[in-house]
Amino acid sequence: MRFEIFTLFPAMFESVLSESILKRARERGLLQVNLHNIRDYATDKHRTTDEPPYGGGGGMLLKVEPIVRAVESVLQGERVPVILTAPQGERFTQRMAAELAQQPRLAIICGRYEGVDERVRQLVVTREVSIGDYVLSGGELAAMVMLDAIARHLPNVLGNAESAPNDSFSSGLLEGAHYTRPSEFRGLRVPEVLLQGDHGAVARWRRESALRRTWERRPELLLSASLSEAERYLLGALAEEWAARAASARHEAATLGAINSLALLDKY
Ligand code: 6GU
Repeated sequence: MRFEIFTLFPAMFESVLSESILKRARERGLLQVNLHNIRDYATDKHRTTDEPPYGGGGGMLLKVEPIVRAVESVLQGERVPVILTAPQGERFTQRMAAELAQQPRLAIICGRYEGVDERVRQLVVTREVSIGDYVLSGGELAAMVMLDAIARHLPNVLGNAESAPNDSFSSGLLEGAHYTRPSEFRGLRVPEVLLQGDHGAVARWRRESALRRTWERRPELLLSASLSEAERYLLGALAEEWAARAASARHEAATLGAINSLALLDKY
């Protein structure tokens, strides 16, 4: 897969592209990332890439001409999805990463937080994407996040052991607990079942650990996860455990309240 990245800060990408999985994918020719400096497409003698907004107000906006020139000159009329990174965009998800990995070529324009001239959207952008509800100073980190998440879905980028379908979210659940050596550390023991080599039992334990963690941290994910009868039963048990705990917390609070008011009555 080929990425065309349009940015004012191409150097920001270097370390991310030169380590670990992305490095290996590029070396093996599975992934190609072309960085284009938007400044190289500015036409005035100062090579201006941003200006204050018409109508006043603070901040600077990315200018339309350098970006449109850059995109048109690189894509040469080929129909390629062009993503603009922006906090106003559609939320990036694991599903979107898997979908975008089907494309042979993808362009990403790195916006900046103050904004981009609206005509960039009208002329070249096909999709606006945000990686979450917080503000980054520029779209470069967002583009790197997307690049990494998308590359993990490309054929042969991950080894067998790391394969994407096991990741959190691909199964619809969060990943559960994992352990490696030693089997005991500061009195904390690895669960016995993981040491015993019963693969069926290990698989059940892992699925239960994932279910438990998802229930505790992101219960809304369970609404769309596909679960077996046994798993629904387990979730029922977890729910009862929680309800019992909540009831006992309420009981405790009520008792404390009663004791306090008795104490108050006593006092006056
Ligand atoms: Cl894509 N860009 C910026 N500037 N901030 C963000 C973002 C993108 N996604 C979340 N915050």
